[in-house]
Amino acid sequence: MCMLEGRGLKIASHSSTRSSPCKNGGTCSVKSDGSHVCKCYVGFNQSTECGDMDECNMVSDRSPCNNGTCVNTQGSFSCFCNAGYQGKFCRDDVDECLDQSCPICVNTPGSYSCQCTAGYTGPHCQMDVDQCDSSPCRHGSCVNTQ
Ligand SMILES: [Ca+2]
Ligand SMILES: [Ca+2]
Repeated sequence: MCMLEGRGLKIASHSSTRSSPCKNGGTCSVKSDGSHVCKCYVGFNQSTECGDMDECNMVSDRSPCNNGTCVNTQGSFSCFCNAGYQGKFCRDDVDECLDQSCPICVNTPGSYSCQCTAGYTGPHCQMDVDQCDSSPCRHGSCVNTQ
């Protein structure tokens, strides 16, 4: 509760609903010069008397969600990570090789790549290469094998 007098601002001293100028549960205290200051909970902004802080736009060219989309909420914010990233701030690479059935898996930042052994192809090397496609048997019939 903040009791302010002078400067044309008299808060709630004779009102039935005594209210603080500080929003969202912030506490108000009067400074020696008669002005007041709000002490806010984390996520709220002192300069707007404890209004919500827009964490997504605090630094214009850099989102707090490094590889994701930032959504501002009252008193906080949420990160929705792009595919391949995880963590509260979408900073951590997902190691896709931990659960890929791929012969030679190479984890990369935000992705991974699968390197196939000879004779196999496809995103997870599950497809047999048809060696007969190039007609290698000039005077005979070609039979593709696994
Ligand atoms: Ca916020
Ligand atoms: Ca990765």
